[in-house]
Amino acid sequence: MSISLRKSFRWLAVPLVLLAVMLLSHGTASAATTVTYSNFTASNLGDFQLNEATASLNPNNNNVLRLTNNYGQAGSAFLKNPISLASDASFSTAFRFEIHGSQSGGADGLVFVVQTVSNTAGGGGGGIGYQGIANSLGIEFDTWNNGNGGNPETACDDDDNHVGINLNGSLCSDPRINVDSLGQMDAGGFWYAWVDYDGFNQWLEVRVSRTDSRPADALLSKSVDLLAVLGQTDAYVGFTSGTGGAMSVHDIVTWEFTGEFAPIDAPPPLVDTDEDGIVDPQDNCANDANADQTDSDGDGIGNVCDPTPNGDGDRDGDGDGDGDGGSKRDILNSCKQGGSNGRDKAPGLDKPFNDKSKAANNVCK
Ligand SMILES: [Ca+2]
Ligand SMILES: [Ca+2]
Ligand SMILES: [Ca+2]
Ligand SMILES: [Ca+2]
Repeated sequence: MSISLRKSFRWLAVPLVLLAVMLLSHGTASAATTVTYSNFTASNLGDFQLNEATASLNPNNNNVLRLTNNYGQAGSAFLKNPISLASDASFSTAFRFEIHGSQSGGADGLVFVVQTVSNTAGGGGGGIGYQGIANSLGIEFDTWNNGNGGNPETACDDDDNHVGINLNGSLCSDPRINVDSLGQMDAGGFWYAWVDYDGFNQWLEVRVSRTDSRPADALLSKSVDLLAVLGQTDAYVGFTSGTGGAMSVHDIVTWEFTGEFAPIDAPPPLVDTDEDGIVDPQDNCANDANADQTDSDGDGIGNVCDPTPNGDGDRDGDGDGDGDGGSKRDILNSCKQGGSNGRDKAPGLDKPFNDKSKAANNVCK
């Protein structure tokens, strides 16, 4: 987990220590925990409990936190370690998300959630992975109108492009607001959100923008006693999503959260891990430099990191002209490439070579 003073405030470190000493003399100060994610990789995803559909989606080649990507899913990701909110449950967070690849109208959205257990994903579809999570606050970014059918639980989910404040796993947002003036949330492109809870004044504010500049004015606000909702100050924080008969790919791109009321200017910036000039969420192989982004089979995964660059189910997964791993010809060819046991060393590995015999495992010796 990356925990640090936000870079822009490092120069404040010495004054802050002095301030902390002063405050401690009054018995009130404690260091807030801050988590910062500029991307999501195999190494830092270990910080998260990945639930249901989300568990099988990460890591992916874009270094994002992919919550859902197909029809009929519920998924969630929560930090494994609880974060101690301020004694009045104050917190601040900022994140960047993208909802793209929509089919059949796009659905159902994603929810930022503060709750008291880490291993829960709520109902799928219109439940957005949030429905039924007790003792929770959810800020929903809802892309499907579930208001039809007379179900009182969804009667107030009557808009296919709204942001809402939800409590205790209810889909009934109060308040909620349409965001058509900013665009369609499930049409792709980055969206930015800020959520700040001032526990002293029991006041919650939500900001949303299409740029990383924190808006002066809140989009939604609500008077709420979060400490009473949670029943404790140790909270699990993360995101949920759901899809149904319509779907989108729901990605959290960057995220910062701090366990005190300390409004954040902008979500963490994008990074270019492999330094090929293309930032991670837009790079079809974020960890392998490929400025040309060549993707022969058009599956969104660049050739340099695609295990089957010529299409799933092909008989020559690595395109080396000798068939899939395990054939005699492939083994010999792989040995020439420097493989130790018949597996290709070149990018784009063949299927694993399964022969367990001693001879087979030492074919190159
Ligand atoms: Ca909905
Ligand atoms: Ca890159
Ligand atoms: Ca790349
Ligand atoms: Ca590909």
